Amino acid sequence: MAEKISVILPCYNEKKNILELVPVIHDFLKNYDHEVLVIDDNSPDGTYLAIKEKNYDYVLPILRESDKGFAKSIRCGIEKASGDIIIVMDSDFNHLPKYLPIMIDNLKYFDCVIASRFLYLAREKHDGLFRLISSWFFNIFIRIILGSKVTENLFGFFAVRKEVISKLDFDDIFWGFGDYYIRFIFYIQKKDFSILQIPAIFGQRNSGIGNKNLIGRIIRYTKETFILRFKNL
Ligand SMILES: Nc1nc2c(ncn2[C@@H]2O[C@H](COP(=O)(O)OP(=O)(O)O)[C@@H](O)[C@H]2O)c(=O)[nH]1
Ligand SMILES: [Mg+2]
Repeated sequence: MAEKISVILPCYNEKKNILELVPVIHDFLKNYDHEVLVIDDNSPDGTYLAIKEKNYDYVLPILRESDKGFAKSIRCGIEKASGDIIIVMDSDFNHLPKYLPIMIDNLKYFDCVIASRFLYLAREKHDGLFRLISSWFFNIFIRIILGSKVTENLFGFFAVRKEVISKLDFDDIFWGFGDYYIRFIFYIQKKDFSILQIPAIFGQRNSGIGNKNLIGRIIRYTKETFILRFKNL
C-alpha cells in the first residue's frame, strides 16, 4: 500500500496564510495519500476556527490551549500524525510547497530530507538580506561548535520517516522556538541517519508580520548551541 504523508503546520495568527496554503499543499500532494495537521496555539485571529470551518476531509485542525510554543506544537503534530512520512513546514509560505514532492520522493533513498537555503546558494528574490546573511554566518558557527555536516541547521523544513524520528528522544529536542531545529539536526546526525539536502529558496511571507526579533533569537540560539555542545561532550 502507498505510504501516507502527514504535513505538520504549526501556526500562530496565520488565518490568511493558512487558508491559502492548505489547498496549495493539497494540490502538490494530489498523487500521494496525505493529511495536513494544522496546529494552532489558540491564535487571537481565529486561525483554528477558520480552517476548521472549511471542513476539508484531509485536514486535522488541532487547538492547543495550554503549554504553548512553536516546538511543542510540532511535537504535538508528530505525535498525532497517522502518516508514515512526516513533513514539518511553516504556515506563512517561507517554506514553499513546491518542494514537497522532491522531498517525499527522495525518502526512498534517505532517512531524512532537509531543505537548505545554502546548498549551491539557492537564491531568488528574498525579503530579508540581513536574515539570509545572519543565517549563513550562524550556520557556520553551528557547524564549528557542533560539528554539523549539513549546510542548513536553522530553516526547519524537512521530511522524515515516522519510524526514524521516533528513534529520537523528543524531550531532548522539542521545546523553545527555532532552536529545536538545531537540536533535531544535531541528534539525527548523532544517530547516524542518512540525510539528503535539497536546495531551496526562502519563500516570501504572504501576509502578517511573524517573529521580528531576530537579534533576540540569535542570542537565544547561541546560548542553546553551547548548551547542546556541553550536554554532548
Ligand atoms: N503553534 C505555534 N506556531 C507558531 C508559534 N510561533 C510561531 N509559529 C508559527 O511558526 C512559523 C514560523 O514563525 P515565524 O514568525 O514566521 O518565524 P520566522 O519565519 O522564523 O521569522 C509560522 O508558521 C508561525 O505561524 C507558536 O507559538 N505556536
Ligand atoms: Mg516565517
